[in-house]
Amino acid sequence: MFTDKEAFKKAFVDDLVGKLGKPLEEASNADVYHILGSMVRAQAGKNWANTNLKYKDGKEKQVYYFSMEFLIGRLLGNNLLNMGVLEMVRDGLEELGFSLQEVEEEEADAGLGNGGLGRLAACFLDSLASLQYAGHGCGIRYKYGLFEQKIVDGYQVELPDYWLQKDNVWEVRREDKSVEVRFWGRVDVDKVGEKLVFRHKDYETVRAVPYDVPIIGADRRHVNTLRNWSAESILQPNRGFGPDTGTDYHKFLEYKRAVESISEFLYPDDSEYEGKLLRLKQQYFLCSAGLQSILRFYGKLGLPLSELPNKVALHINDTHPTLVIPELMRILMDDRGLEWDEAWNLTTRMVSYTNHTILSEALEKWPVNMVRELVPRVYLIIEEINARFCGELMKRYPGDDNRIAQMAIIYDDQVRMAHLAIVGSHSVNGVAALHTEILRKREMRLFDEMYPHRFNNKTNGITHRRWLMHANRDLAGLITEAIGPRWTTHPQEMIGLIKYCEDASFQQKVADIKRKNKLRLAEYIKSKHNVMVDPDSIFDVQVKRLHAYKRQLLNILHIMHLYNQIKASPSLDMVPRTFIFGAKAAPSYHLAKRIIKLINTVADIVAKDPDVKGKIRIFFLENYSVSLAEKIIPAADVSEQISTASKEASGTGNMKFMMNGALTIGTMDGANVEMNEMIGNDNMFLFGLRAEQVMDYYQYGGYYARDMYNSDSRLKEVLDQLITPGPICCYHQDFENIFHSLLDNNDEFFVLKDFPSYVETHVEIDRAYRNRSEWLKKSIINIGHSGKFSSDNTISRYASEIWNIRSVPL
Ligand code: DL6
Repeated sequence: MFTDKEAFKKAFVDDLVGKLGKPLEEASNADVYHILGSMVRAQAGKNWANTNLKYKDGKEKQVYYFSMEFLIGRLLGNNLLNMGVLEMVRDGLEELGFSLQEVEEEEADAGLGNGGLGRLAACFLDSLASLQYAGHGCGIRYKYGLFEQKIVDGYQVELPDYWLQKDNVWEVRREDKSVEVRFWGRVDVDKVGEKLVFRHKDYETVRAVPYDVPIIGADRRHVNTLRNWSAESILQPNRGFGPDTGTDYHKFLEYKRAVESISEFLYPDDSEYEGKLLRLKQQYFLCSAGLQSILRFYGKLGLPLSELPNKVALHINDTHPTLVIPELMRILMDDRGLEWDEAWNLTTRMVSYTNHTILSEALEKWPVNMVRELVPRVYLIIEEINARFCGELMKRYPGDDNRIAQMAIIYDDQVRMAHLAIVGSHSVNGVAALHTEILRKREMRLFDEMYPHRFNNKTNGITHRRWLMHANRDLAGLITEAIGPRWTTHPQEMIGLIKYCEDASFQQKVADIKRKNKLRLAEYIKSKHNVMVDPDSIFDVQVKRLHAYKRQLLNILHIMHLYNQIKASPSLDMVPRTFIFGAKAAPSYHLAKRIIKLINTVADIVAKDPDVKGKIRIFFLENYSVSLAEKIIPAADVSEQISTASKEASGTGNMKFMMNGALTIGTMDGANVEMNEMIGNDNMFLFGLRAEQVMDYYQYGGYYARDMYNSDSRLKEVLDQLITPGPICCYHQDFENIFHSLLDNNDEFFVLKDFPSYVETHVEIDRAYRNRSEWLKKSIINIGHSGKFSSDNTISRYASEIWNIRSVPL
């Protein structure tokens, strides 16, 4: 049906009329989306089946990427692109009177992720399939996603994200592949001969039902699987509404409610005990269901368990799925009868772990009691892993109790998941060179000493298919026009663009494309804010999760300063700026939510003030998502990557902006450092403290935020505006907690310290932008080098250096 345009049109119309029972003329965009999506899914289905058969028949080694998040965004456009039929379908639909772009808007973004970690997982799935690797995702099918963000009176309001409300054309419910996951209960230990036998009793059973989503590779033939698990109740004898307790349906409903909540929300609020418990439940649910299905499939291969590490690689994306380690041990020992040493050997050879953060609050720890009660058998295994590990430490470092305390897996009544992940895997990677260096030399130094070959770096990447070929079709076309199409499969060859960086006509084409993208974004902003943005202003963008270390606060304080400057001298000579923000704050993160309110307050004041008209505008675009990012990033001139040095593990937004020709203002943090190595200081705008300096301040002190406040009148002015009655701080609305975080809490993220150099660097940007040819040259240099950040490169390295998998041609 996708062989040529006429065949497609005929199949499409037949399908639409047949399925919907209405003529084409009456079809809505939603109808077209539904029919087209189903056709794509059906077409992919054949290749999906073939791919699975090929993997199975060839007994290929397969990697399973366990992640709490897969921020896959919309799939229609990307699938059409990877199937090589995007243009044909676009033309065909147009001839039938529909715009593919409008049809794509009908698709809800999948509510399966939150931020960089989840988007990385999605890019990796795309690269795995596109590079013909047998690699699949294992996740949770959250019914209500993270949340839908509304901005009401400047405040973030969270609503459930009903992304599944309309039928999801991409997923297939695989009832027959359901498994059971067991919680609570107790463990009885019996001795059978010499062997201890552990029996989990009186547990509560949850049914895990997989929903599979095809992941279509760029050769269209390889179709891997993202398997998302949904939690469902089971009628069971010992849990009400069954033979033992009669028809106590209240109890049953209580149980059903509790079960279903496991797969309802991503990252439930964990500020209270119940929320924490729910998160732990989700983690075990994912790990247990995923492993059971992987091992069931392995069982069909007819191979001995000893072959497992040659056929299966298990990757844990951050610590959330760390329970894969003890759960695999449990299955191998209790269900498959292996001894501890054998099971441990297999487990550690199969599991690898990526660390995505050094932020201490993000390094997960679970209260021992919670783990012991919720998953009693798994807890016993963790205890045993810890005992053996500490035993090893004692042998190796006799008397060094301090070291053991620092490294133990269970300590202070907490299970430290990162320690369990390191001890139970064969590879631990950081996500950018600097991050890995910090892990090895500082945060996990003792582990690196103990396991020197375990730590390695794999700098993150992004799929150039979605972030350039799909999101910025015109730029992709221009690149092909200049250097031919090979870059689409060999993204590093984008480097060939560098020779055009001074070519005036090429520069003009790049400029025209950027302007077109800016106009497209301006239209979007108009549809939401009823204001037409000046496309000739500098589009200065910061879009990412809202977190103090990412320093949206620094950005808005600078804007406040700029506003003060214009008020003081209305004729200030500056290139007009449009500042664009997009960010979700965790629901219980009060400071972050206050920063959103501050941005919106300043945006309002600026919008209403005639003195700054035509100079600055600020827009906070609500509900930042993958599909919104696809509109924003190709339109950006300036990319704000301004985290406190050492805190952003890598960043991936930085790479997306670079690939789309924006210039970065950034600190030497995460992958910005590698970007800087490639393009040099001339082609990005660096500012602020270096990671070493930041870490030295943390270690030795010597930074006094109040000194900055007292000595820099610009800072004093903006900070005072936060708390003194005036347009920003007025009735019902003060920003005292922001003020206190900066001054009373001594500015943990060095916002004030970096403020002067940030302001100067923005002046430099203003100056640089005026020289159009120089700016465009820098932009082209950025684009040319960005191919190195394609996730295809990253995944090739994971495949050969961590997972030991090969590509499987079909
Ligand atoms: O590795 C993907 C992504 C990095 O690019 C970001 O720098 C990093 O912050 C993010 N980490 C997380 C983990 N939790 N926290 N914070 O999302 O991973």
